[in-house]
Amino acid sequence: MATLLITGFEPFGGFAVNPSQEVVKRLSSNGKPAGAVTAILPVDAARVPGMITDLLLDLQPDLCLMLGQANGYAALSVERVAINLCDFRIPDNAGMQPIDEPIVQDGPVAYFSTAPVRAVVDAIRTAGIPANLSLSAGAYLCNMVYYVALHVCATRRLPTRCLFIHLPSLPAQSSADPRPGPTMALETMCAGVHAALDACRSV
Ligand code: PCA
Repeated sequence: MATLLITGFEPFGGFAVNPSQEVVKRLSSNGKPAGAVTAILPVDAARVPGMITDLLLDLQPDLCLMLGQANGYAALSVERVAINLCDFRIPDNAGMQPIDEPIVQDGPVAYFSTAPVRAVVDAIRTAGIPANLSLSAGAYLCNMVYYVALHVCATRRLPTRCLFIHLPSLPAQSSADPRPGPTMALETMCAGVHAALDACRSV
């Protein structure tokens, strides 16, 4: 039985790659933790809830680590809260753009992460990699998958701890940008994710 589920997202918002997909690919081909199952999710609000629900109910992992891109961030951002809100800044990859809509009708307003978020931030920093404790995962797909995962685990009483980490963009994603924002190398992000997993295992 899997003890660990790690998800990333496909590219969106005009980018050709998504660092979360690249990190998950790298972990799958090189140094995947024992018992880990990985999945790449579509940036599609109609499909993501069902996909993450099925993965969680099938695998019932100890930990569900979800990853996504946050362009413009300089550090790994460990998300503390998922909110019951879709307020999409841009359409998803299927062209949907819900505004001011709940993810789960009559669901709780928000969920806290069930993983040791502060220990995760400390562990990533101790590995020499910039990390922040971030209050909210936003109101787009990353928040949606986080909220649904926490909701499924709470309502179906799964043993799974859920954690979401936003990743900076990759250097290549900024290379053609006349005013490039902060980026982080893939190796550095992967090392940060390993540090986060170690912290979850030991706390
Ligand atoms: N980032 C988006 C959705 C997919 C991704 O990688 C977000 O921050 O919501």
